[in-house]
Amino acid sequence: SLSVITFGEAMAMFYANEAGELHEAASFSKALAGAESNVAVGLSRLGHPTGYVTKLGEDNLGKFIINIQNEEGVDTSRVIFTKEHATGMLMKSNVMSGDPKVEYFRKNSAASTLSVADFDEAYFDGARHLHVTGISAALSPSMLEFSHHAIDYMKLRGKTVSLDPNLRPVLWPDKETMARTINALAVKSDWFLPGIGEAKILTGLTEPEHIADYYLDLGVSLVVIKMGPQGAYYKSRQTEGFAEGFKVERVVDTVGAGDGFATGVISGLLEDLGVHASVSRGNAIGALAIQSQGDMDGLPTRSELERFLATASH
Ligand code: KDG
Repeated sequence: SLSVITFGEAMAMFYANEAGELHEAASFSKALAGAESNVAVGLSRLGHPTGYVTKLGEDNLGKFIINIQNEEGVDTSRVIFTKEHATGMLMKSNVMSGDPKVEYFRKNSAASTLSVADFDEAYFDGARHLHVTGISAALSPSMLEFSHHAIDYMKLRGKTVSLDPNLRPVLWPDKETMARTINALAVKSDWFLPGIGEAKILTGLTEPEHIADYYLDLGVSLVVIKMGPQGAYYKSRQTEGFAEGFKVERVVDTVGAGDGFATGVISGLLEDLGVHASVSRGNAIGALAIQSQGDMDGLPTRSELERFLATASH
């Protein structure tokens, strides 16, 4: 049986090989992207049997994606292929500092057509935990419905659910719709993992403690707020604290840090590491993720994680 199930849109990512404007880039490397797919790969590398659900086009990008996920040991047995829609993709610029620019080619993609009719109850019954991100909710009404359905299904069966808002304003009609829709999902989660900037947009509040209380009062059991290189603040009904971030030699690409963070927190909590150590593991994997170009290149195996923790400093 599975430890974790996640679902979403996996894409082929073409990232520029040299720094500069995206339209001027002459050559690109191809990699697997997609927030939930990154988390699935991260958990699988740590030894947690993880299932990933999506729809892919019957095309070469779809083949590329499923081959990598299979090589990574992710369970793709419920991935659906369709002839009607293409696999989504994105392009990413190369930057000397700051966040890279991303351009999506994913409208009406195969993944955006995933719907409740595709929901496999027995498959979800077989997992302990569900991880969801707010990207899925932005892709289509059917994906939003699938997100609610999957969360409700798991909660009814006493399983845990984590939610990373992963705000992508370009995928939403406006900020209000984005905040309202994501909050409706967030309040159903057990472990809510926003960045501080995201949390401010979602709540209008600025203090991490007030933000955490807002969600705790609405039924979330643990709120972990990512504060970038500083680390992360956490609060539940039992505990509260701050896990310091780790020193990073050179930031290569910030995209994927949040997925590394989620991988660390989820795996730690499922292993009963305790909240502080789990959040600290999230910081560690986030730090590893930003030291390479691809989203998943930095995601560690268990021995790589142990090696990092043995030598890393705050
Ligand atoms: O979290 C990393 C993702 O942003 C990247 O892999 C692409 O899933 C993606 C998205 O929709 O932005």
